[in-house]
Amino acid sequence: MTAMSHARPERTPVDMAAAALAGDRRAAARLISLVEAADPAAGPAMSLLFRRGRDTRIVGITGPPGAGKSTLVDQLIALRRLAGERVAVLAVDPASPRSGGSLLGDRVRMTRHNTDADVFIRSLSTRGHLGGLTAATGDALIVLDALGFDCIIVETVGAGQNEFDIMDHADTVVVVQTPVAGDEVQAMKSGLLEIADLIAVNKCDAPGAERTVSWLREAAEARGGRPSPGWTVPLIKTQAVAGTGVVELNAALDAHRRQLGSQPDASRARRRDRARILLLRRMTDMLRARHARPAQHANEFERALDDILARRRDPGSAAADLLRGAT
Ligand SMILES: Nc1nc2c(ncn2[C@@H]2O[C@H](COP(=O)(O)OP(=O)(O)OP(=O)(O)O)[C@@H](O)[C@H]2O)c(=O)[nH]1
Ligand SMILES: [Mg+2]
Repeated sequence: MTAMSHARPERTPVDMAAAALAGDRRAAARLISLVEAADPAAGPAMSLLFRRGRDTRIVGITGPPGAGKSTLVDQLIALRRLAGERVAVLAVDPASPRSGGSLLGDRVRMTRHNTDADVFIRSLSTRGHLGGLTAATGDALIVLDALGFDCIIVETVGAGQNEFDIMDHADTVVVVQTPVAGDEVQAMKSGLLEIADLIAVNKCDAPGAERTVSWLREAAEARGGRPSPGWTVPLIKTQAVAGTGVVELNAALDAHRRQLGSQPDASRARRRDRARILLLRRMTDMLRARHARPAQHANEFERALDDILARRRDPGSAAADLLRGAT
């Protein structure tokens, strides 16, 4: 009891948000842990931070597991720091258990920046989230966006739906591929190419690099990349460990930023499309979470199912009734 009475009162998430805005990195990290845990208590803090958002430029980096994304990000951080930028990195991991704010595991190779006060690196586990990438990542990005970084980099593993979700958060999407041999080329996930603003072919020291690059070039030309008028998707050969091609990749990121900046109408339309998708997805997530809970609302949902099976209510009316009760 005595110990308790001397303990500092627990800070509320809004207190943490205020502290984070004043430069307290631990408070920012704790807020991200709250959104990682899908803790509803974070809501008011998110509202506060969102209003303080600065439209920080967000670069998404995606690609197959082990393609060298983190190694590339590590190199990009180094270049951005040389240019005097403050950089935040969010490494989204759909597979690992919650990191709970702990420092990053082996999968994130950016440890040399750990002591740099102008670099903020966090991993975010989205395992078990009904909404997958969207809700937790979106909220973590709200936190980072309010803190005045010059650039936020989001690393996601391109596996399943996540690879497409990234484009709803990022201004620029880099897809990292690696050389593949012979007939594997056709099996390469072409879906990833559709979301690419830039393609990095990493591990160009490995066999099959040239063949892979020329196949990707053809595929990228055929698809035209993301709809962005006047932008040809650059294909950049890299060796992340040695740092080869990283300066070119970094320059291409800046070129894409300038390109977006030169087309304010298209950029505005793109932002609005992103906001539309994120809003719809959050609504879907909420409905799904609500009806997945084995509580009162789930009963409502089960009752609707009973009604549909017994032809008492049609699916459209049942859905409308459920939505009317939605919070
Ligand atoms: N040979 C070679 N190895 C590389 C290159 N880039 C990265 N690697 C190695 O590839 C392995 C995976 O690199 P990461 O940067 O962790 O890859 P990742 O895409 O972030 O991996 P996940 O986050 O686990 O999906 C590491 O052992 C790196 O050292 C490269 O250009 N050439
Ligand atoms: Mg990684």
